[in-house]
Amino acid sequence: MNLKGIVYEPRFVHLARGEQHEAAYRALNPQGLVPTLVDGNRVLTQSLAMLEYLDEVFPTPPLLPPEPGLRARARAIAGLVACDIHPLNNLRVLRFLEQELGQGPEARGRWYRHWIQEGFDALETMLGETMLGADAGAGAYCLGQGPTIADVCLIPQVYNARRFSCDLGDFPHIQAIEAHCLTIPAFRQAAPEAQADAE
Ligand SMILES: N[C@@H](CCC(=O)N[C@@H](CS)C(=O)NCC(=O)O)C(=O)O
Repeated sequence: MNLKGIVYEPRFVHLARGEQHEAAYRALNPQGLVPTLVDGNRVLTQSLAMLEYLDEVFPTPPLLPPEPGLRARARAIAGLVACDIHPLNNLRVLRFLEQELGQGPEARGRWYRHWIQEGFDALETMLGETMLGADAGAGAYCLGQGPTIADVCLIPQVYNARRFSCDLGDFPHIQAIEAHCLTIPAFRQAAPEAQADAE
């Protein structure tokens, strides 16, 4: 929404305090997960669905490239992060590991870093291929000359990887994209530190 200059009112849901499980929030999002997007009488869940919705309703600037192959690639990278890395390392999964399966902080950290390493290994290879192409954008973004849904999904995942002390040394393309995106105010304004009532 920052990238598109959409005016919105953020409402924060404190996950560590369990606010996502409160009845009022579950009335909007029965999964008890963030984010939820409310646009008039439309209540949207699932980040990828929201990204596509926002791109259709607010087409400028686009977050999907015009060429079908590149669109599919942007969706593939977004899916790699949002469907194949993120769900394994979500708060409720980490809590289940600890509270139900009796794993300690060391095993939890190992679990987290394993899935980051595996996902980022594949992504780094893909980004290397992309960056050889004419649409590569010199490595500033996952593909093309501007930010896409791929970058919008990747940057928060890199943030979390750093939070969990993942070694990113094997991922120069990912680090370069992160460094470039963080020069853009829209990305910086979406960082957890920029949230008004963050602690
Ligand atoms: N597939 C969902 C995942 C949503 C999700 O897992 N969100 C996390 C925060 S990034 C969450 O709400 N976690 C709360 C919990 O695990 O209790 C989406 O893309 O919206």
